[in-house]
Amino acid sequence: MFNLILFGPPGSGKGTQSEKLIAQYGFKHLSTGDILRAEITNQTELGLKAKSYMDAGQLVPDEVVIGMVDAAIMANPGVHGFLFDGFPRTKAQAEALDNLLMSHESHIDLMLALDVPDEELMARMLNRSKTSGRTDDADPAIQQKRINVYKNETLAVAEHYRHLDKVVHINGLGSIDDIFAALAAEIDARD
Ligand code: B4P
Repeated sequence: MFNLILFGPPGSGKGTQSEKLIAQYGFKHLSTGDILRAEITNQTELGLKAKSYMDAGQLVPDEVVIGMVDAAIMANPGVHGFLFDGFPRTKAQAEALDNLLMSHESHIDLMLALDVPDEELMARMLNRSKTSGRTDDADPAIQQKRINVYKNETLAVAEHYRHLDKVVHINGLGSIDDIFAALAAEIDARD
């Protein structure tokens, strides 16, 4: 089993690169953003709770997200490996993930961290808002809030895995194919 975290600020290309990594390596994709948006579309109780946080550019509470990931791991025994996309986003989520994987006699093998400057993130989110219909993409004040949350709460996750010697930084600027090639080279060196 090879478990990968694709890490980066909002709009850095995690979802975009995840699709290509899954096609190439057959990972089981686990995107907390996608799961939360599906809950909103289906108007579940969880979705209704999550929507107010997401629209405001805030993180959904840890216990909600950790419960979702726990259920997704339990529902997929015997997979070749998970690709965690947009999770963990806090130190508490990282510790919970390590414990969940340990209970399945597994662990995180690698974190690939996409580095993209703030101005480019803002431009990409604004551009995505034209087609995504995502309310959290269109407003520059919400975009800035999301970037601030990333710096204040999520960067600690990279620090957590850096101490475990699991983190490789990848330049997230450039063509989608070139960035994918850089990500794939790191996986190929380990898988
Ligand atoms: P996510 O769904 O994780 O999304 P994201 O960070 O906004 O985007 P991503 O990095 O996947 O960017 P994409 O590939 O689409 O989170 C949304 C919200 O959900 C969070 O704010 C939070 O409220 C909540 N949430 C999710 N997980 C949570 C957790 N664990 N805990 C608590 N709350 C959680 O790329 C962006 C755009 O750039 C696209 O339009 C794409 O086409 C473009 N693009 C990609 N690569 C490019 C490139 N190389 N050059 C130019 N453009 C590029």
